[in-house]
Amino acid sequence: MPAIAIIGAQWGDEGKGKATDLLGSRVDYVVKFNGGNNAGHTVVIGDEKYALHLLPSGILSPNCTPVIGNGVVVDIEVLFAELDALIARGVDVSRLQVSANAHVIADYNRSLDKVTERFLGSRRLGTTGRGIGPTYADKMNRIGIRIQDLFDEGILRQKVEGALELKGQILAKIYNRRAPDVDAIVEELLSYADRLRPMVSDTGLLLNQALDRGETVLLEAGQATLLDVDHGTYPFVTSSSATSAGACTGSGIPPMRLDQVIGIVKAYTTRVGEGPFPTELDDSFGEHLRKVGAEYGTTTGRPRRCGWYDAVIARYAARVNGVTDFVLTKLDVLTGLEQVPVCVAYDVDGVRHDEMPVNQTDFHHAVPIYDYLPGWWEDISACRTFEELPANAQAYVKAVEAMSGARISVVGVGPKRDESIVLH
Ligand code: 2SA
Ligand code: GDP
Ligand code: MG
Repeated sequence: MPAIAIIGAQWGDEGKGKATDLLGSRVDYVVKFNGGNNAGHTVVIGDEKYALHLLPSGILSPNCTPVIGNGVVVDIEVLFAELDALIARGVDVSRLQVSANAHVIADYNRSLDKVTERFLGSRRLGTTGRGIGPTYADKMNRIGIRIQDLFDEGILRQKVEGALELKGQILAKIYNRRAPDVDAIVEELLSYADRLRPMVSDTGLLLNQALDRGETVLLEAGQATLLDVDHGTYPFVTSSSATSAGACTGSGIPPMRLDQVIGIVKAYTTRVGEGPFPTELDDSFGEHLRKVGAEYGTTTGRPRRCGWYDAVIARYAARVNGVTDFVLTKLDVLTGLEQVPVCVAYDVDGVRHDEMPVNQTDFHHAVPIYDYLPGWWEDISACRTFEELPANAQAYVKAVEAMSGARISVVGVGPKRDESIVLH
């Protein structure tokens, strides 16, 4: 039985929950490997709708063992509440396995997340306020609390005291309660720039191009795509590795040990929270996509920002994750438009970019270059084969496939499990 990764190819909410649920009956384990209850996966089975935040979507498949892996950050109160809500609806949750090494979201980190956002004001990231960032920061800083610590009161007390003391006092101790000298720090960092400049390049692209040419790249151990802490639109990202292989996030090379990497991509684009979004629509088309696509956060209820399909980021997701197959979701939402724009490249200050610009400022300035594809009016939610789709919807799928770097194997035509067209 192969290992399969399901990853989001845009800024989240592509329909990963539905895709996982679709495969659920054919797999034995479903593992959540990153993030926490910032996630929101909606799964519709018959007339029942489930919104999952911390639990893997596989919890809804009777023969499958759901696992919360070591890479997850767990809010235990939320875990219990989510389990209780499912039990009340008759779901058997008894098979759930939780890693002893998963980290725990402590109350102080929930508070820190919210206070940090308030403190940042206009520079805020628009986090979900669930304590995700501060908990991962503690993990990397080696002052995190793990699930296993809950079973030893002495250790737990020691760790909580240690974490709080370190967080509160270390800077004050280093600087003897004087504020660090910002000018001196900036000056020192700037003095490295000239020597560094020629060494700096888009190494992810470089390494992947080397592999494309059949060359060998050695990954030497020593430590989603647009929200991934390494490969996303940093700093407007989450704090975990959301791409196909955590082991490979440090290099941008996709994890070849996986047999299949399924990229979930919406037929248009959405984003919640702050950060750059080249194809964003601030007009009636954006409103239309939000309304027809019901684009509101599954966890926070925030309205999602909406825009046209962006083939540049789809190609980037295909490259970073080693996507073998795309699931193109929500094609039905595009029904009823005269024409459907698709972003094929960016114009950045007069220069055409066919690949994601590695420089953050360039991405902030990126202006989409669009192809305009003819629309369709027929209701497609009852279509179950590609041939049943209207000719222009077929052409849209084919055009998007040709631009996006991997084949499209499934097309979503509605939120329900069976509202899907399987192509491969
Ligand atoms: P955080 O809370 O530290 O992970 O926030 C950092 C950024 O990551 C974004 N983020 C998300 N984007 C899309 N969907 C997410 N899950 C929920 C959903 C979100 C919701 O399914 O709708 O309900 O609002 C999710 N989780 C984190 C977040 O918006 C920040 O930009
Ligand atoms: P996830 O975070 O990637 O699991 O996605 P979310 O559950 O947050 O958001 C996706 C939304 O789209 C959910 O409400 C799904 O029920 C819905 N959905 C998934 N696939 C389709 C589709 O093909 N068509 C329509 N109309 N809705 C879909
Ligand atoms: Mg979601």
